Amino acid sequence: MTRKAIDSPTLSRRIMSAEAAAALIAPGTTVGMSGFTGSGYPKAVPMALAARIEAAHAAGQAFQVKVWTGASTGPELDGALAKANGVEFRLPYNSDPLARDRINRGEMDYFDMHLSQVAPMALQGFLGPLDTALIEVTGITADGALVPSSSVGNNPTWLDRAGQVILEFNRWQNPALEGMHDIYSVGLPPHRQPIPLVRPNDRIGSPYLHCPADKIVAIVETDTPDRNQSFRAPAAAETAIAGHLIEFFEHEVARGRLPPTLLPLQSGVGNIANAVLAGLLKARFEGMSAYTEVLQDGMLDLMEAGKLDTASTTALSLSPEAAARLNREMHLYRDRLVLRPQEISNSPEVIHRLGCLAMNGMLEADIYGAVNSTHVMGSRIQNGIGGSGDFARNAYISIFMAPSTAKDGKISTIVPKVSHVDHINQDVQVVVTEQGLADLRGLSPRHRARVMIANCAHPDYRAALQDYYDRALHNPYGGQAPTLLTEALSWHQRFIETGSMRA
Ligand code: 0RQ
Repeated sequence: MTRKAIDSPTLSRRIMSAEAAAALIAPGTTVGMSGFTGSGYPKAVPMALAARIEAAHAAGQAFQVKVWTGASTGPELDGALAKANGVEFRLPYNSDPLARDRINRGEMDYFDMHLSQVAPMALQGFLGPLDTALIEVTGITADGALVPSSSVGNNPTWLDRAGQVILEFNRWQNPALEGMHDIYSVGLPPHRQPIPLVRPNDRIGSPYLHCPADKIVAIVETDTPDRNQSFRAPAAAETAIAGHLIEFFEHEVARGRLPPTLLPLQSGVGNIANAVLAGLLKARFEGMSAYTEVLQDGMLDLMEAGKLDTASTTALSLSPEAAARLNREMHLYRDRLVLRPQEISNSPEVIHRLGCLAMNGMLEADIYGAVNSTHVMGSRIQNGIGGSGDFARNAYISIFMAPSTAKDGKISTIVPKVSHVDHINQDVQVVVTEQGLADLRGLSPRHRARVMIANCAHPDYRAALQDYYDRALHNPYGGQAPTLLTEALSWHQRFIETGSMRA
């Protein structure tokens, strides 16, 4: 089922080619684009803009723009613009490999930030002016209201703040998305009110985005799928992580610390998160809900199986197969799925009120429980903190997960000290690897270290960690969290020098 036309006669007169629309974006300006974890991002205008930038560079002219989005996008946006060296500044989250390389070579400035804070900071004016909003929509109603696409992200704020608006009307997006969004704005202090959301699927706003017609300078028609990759089948380590986590949840239910339906689930990006959801499919929990920022395949499977009743998200981040399934069977999910702006999906206030169970991936954790989610060997950005900090700080239980080794065992993900800190030890309550689970709640740093080494470290690295910790305990300086300063990061340095953390 595809929408046949733009229902607003005024706006249908602004239809033009992607090239003509891209010509409206001037060098040096800031463009706020839609898109969150590979969904709902504009697909034609960024490619036309990249071609224009490449032509300018070939003619010896400088041409770059600043790009703001909801989170990661797709190859037609971040990939194309990075290939053209067309981005001087990027926020708030990226997972595109070409853009990542440019960032890590110092060729693109990147501001990696908490996803809940993007819209408020833009609205407050802290991020500078926004010249253009470039937003994918599913439709435009007769009175000019915009039907959002497969993600909401920061679109309400971009539409509000931008001087001019370019829309991509994507016929591939399912018209049945109309009515599934809940657009609500928090506003600015001192006028902010409590967000009146007490259950994950409460509706508190409007299903439409709104924008004055005279700001819309171009509409470009597309018919292009969101381009998310398929998830691979869970690896043995990931299945083991899911097993430990489910056992932990069962234990918490048995102790009366979690209801049998659990509490609203938040699940991060990536294969591990998806594998945990696949594990929940086999667990005995029923009547679950999700309050999350990305809805991956595993959550759709849980909904289809009748185990997950409702889900609130800001993005449908599905594999092509799952996206096709959702598009075919939208009637099954329409009333159980709500798509919200990311300042609501990631709102600390709401996450705290609902008591989310936050489950996020990590690169590494240290023996005291601090977590690095973003910087490989302390230097190179992988993706960004994304929403993990919003959830970790405010969750009912904050869980981080990773296999105990990476890169064929050459890296231990449990280290003496993390090479970069995203989540301080107070925000990390549970760490899970395929080796086991460390419940760090209520434990002193010394107690945490013993549990982390015993439960989470890989056997190949356990003795070395224990040896480091034992010697740190006899460090004459003593301490609440004993550390050997010159040795704490030596594992990372060894990897950089020899290609392995092994001694
Ligand atoms: O490298 O891609 O070269 O194979 O990191 O690791 O094991 O595939 O795990 O896909 O679950 O991602 C933390 C990156 C994990 C993700 C991170 C290498 C590893 C591999 C990816 P390759 P895996 P995942 C909601 C929440 C922050 C944002 C967030 C992430 C690659 O979970 O981006 O949580 N989190 N948002 O080999 C060096 C280590 C490593 C390592 C793994 N210790 N050192 N490399 N790798 N551990 C969503 C949003 O906010 C949008």
